[in-house]
Amino acid sequence: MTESKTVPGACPLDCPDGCSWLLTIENGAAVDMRGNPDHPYTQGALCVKVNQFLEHTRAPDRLLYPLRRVGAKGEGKFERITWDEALTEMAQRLTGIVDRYGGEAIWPYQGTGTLGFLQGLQGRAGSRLWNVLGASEHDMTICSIAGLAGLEYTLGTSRGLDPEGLRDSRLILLWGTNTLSSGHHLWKPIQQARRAGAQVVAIDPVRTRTAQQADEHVAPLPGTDAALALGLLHVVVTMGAEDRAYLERHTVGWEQFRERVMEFTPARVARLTGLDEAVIVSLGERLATTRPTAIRVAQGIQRHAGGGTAVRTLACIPGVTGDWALPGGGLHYTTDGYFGGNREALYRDDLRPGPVRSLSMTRLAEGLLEAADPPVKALVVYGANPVASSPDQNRIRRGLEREDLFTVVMDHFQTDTADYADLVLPATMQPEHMDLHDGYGHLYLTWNEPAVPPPGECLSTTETFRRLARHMGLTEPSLYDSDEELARQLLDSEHPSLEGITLEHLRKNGWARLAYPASFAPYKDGFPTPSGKLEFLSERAAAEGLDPLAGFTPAREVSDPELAGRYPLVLLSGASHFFLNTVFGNKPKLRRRAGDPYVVLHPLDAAARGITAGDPVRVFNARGSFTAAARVDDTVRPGVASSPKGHWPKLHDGFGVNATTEERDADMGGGAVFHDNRVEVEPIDRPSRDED
Ligand SMILES: Nc1nc2c(c(=O)[nH]1)N[C@H]1C(S)=C(S)[C@@H](COP(=O)(O)OP(=O)(O)OC[C@H]3O[C@@H](n4cnc5c(=O)[nH]c(N)nc54)[C@H](O)[C@@H]3O)O[C@H]1N2
Ligand SMILES: Nc1nc2c(c(=O)[nH]1)N[C@H]1C(S)=C(S)[C@@H](COP(=O)(O)OP(=O)(O)OC[C@H]3O[C@@H](n4cnc5c(=O)[nH]c(N)nc54)[C@H](O)[C@@H]3O)O[C@H]1N2
Ligand code: SF4
Ligand SMILES: [Mo]
Repeated sequence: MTESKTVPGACPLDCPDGCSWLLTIENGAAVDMRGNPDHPYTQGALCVKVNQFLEHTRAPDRLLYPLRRVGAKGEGKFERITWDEALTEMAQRLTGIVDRYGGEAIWPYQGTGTLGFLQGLQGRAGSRLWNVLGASEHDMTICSIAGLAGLEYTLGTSRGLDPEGLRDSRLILLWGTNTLSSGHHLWKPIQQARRAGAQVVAIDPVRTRTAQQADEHVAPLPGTDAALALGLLHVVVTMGAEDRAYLERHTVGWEQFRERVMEFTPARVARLTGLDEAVIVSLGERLATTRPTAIRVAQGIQRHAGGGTAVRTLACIPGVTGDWALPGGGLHYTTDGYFGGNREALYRDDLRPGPVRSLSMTRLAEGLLEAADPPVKALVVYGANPVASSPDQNRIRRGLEREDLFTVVMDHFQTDTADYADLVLPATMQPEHMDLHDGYGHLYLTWNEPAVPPPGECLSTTETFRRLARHMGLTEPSLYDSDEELARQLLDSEHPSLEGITLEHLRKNGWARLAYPASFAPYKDGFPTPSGKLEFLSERAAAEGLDPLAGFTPAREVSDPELAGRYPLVLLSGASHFFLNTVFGNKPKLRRRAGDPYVVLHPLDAAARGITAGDPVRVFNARGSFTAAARVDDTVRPGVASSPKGHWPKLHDGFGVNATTEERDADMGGGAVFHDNRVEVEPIDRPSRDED
């Protein structure tokens, strides 16, 4: 007789939608996975990527056993060893390094492979162990930090409007975000709003899937969004449409900010953004007269030198129009700050022997090649694939080639990064371990119950670190807490968002909405800034050496005319519809759908280079190059090229888009600047038929 049961789980991937899924288990094996129909945000649908997740768990190339390198670093030759051998070697090497160089010589390099509070990034899995050892702190700069920092100056927090509240909006600006690819569940509330008459405007240099489905597409030059924001506000103020009562009661620095706004006339903004003046005025007029207006801004916009400032300034718009006081009005960047769980209890930074240095995730090459005092001697990579995903791939490879560096990679697959490891450790996937997630695009907690035994000898991240601690002879009791104990510690919080939420309920139901009302305006009555008001003018920014006033900081490479002479095209490398960062970059079905790496060129730019559609081309700058097939169409502006992230270099020519991107910080938080990147593109000469 078949024994069948349904087990609730959570999508672990770095996606705002934080889906809840249901697994059907028959005779101990997972036979079906579908979106949880009861989850108010997932509503029964996953996505084109995760619809293939069960196949992913059973992929023939999945890592099942610990491996030790036998070839050269990067060559990819390994032999199977036992867990005991792997952990004994790891314990000995780490202990030796700590004794000789101090704990800071260890760099725990955690990525976004899973966001879980137990196994992944949100809980900084492994943090207790690293704290006991006094390891360097891993500064998670790769994704959203510049925007988070920008929001802090304006709002005192990164919390914005409830994404489900978009259904109440009447004008929706999808600003630097490709919703239909990078978090498509938001499309439901957007469509609800549209049915009630709302208009949707996509603001993106690329005519993405999302821009194609919007009512209007506005395509500014990359890195000029803050100027556009100020130009739109110029129109609002010129029309006298600013909300004076709101400005008076809930904002600081309006007089000075107003002066700045008045400097950004539509004519000037047209020059800065490359848009027609009429486009700016028309959108400004709709912003002035449509309440509530919602801005959905995501990460794409802040991967520029001025990215933090851009998000800081965008968050000022609803302060001028008064939208922050209205349900369905305001701005949404991330909802992560709404979950008031006890994160400190998981991290246990109090276990550190003293202050430790921090190393930036997006400066891996610098850390490996230049850090001194102490040098980085051990790199433990988990949930990350920096050779493909972090900037300046060629320098990263040089860093990873260091013979004196001890590298451990914990992953599901033999990635480009794993090829440089001394030890590769096989990790469990979501149906095989326990986890708890929030979402960064909604207000629900989602539970992930282990449903099937791990294949081969895969171990969860928590279990790997518990066993490593034992091999190292560490006695700190909290290193041995079970997964369930960790989940309870996280939920043990007085924060009002957790009122009425218990582990038992989560486990049974699979999800719970945080204790916020169904419809609310977060800033009707004030802001969590030092002044209690929205700060156009920020003393904290001034104290940190930044412009006290929200404004416009130009991109670096995008706006460098000398560099533009050599590298005339700005390369944007946003989300692929078929991969999630580099996850699924090795899945045959999704690779087929994604096609080989390509670069989109405007017909004028292609013609000027003698390139026609389908031609193999080399995309290059002084940092490196990769090859791709040319796509020629007008979904990009002249001067802009686009090539999605996520391909595995080793499955192509050994290089990816990040061979061209620079290891350089944005204006705030040390954020990455993937899109602030100039390149040139040239045809690759194919041997002519005569030469064959
Ligand atoms: N399918 C899929 N979904 C994903 C991901 C994925 O790889 N694939 N990645 C996940 C992750 S890690 C994240 S952080 C989120 C990111 O979510 P998004 O920020 O929505 O995604 P991106 O594609 O990085 O960037 C969005 C858009 O920003 C545009 N852009 C670039 N520069 C500028 C600019 O200066 N101004 C404006 N206005 N637009 C600009 C790009 O053309 C791109 O279309 O998505 C998550 N979801
Ligand atoms: N050019 C360009 N580069 C970008 C971006 C861009 O827009 N343009 N976006 C950036 C952004 S937003 C981000 S967030 C980063 C992402 O960069 P990374 O954080 O490095 O993410 P991935 O490259 O997807 O690598 C994640 C790895 O984790 C593994 N993994 C998944 N789950 C688990 C698990 O449970 N345990 C273990 N041990 N491993 C697991 C996966 O198999 C995969 O190899 O990329 C950045 N890189
Ligand atoms: S990747 Fe995003 S949309 Fe797809 S299942 Fe996961 S959370 Fe949902
Ligand atoms: Mo990200």
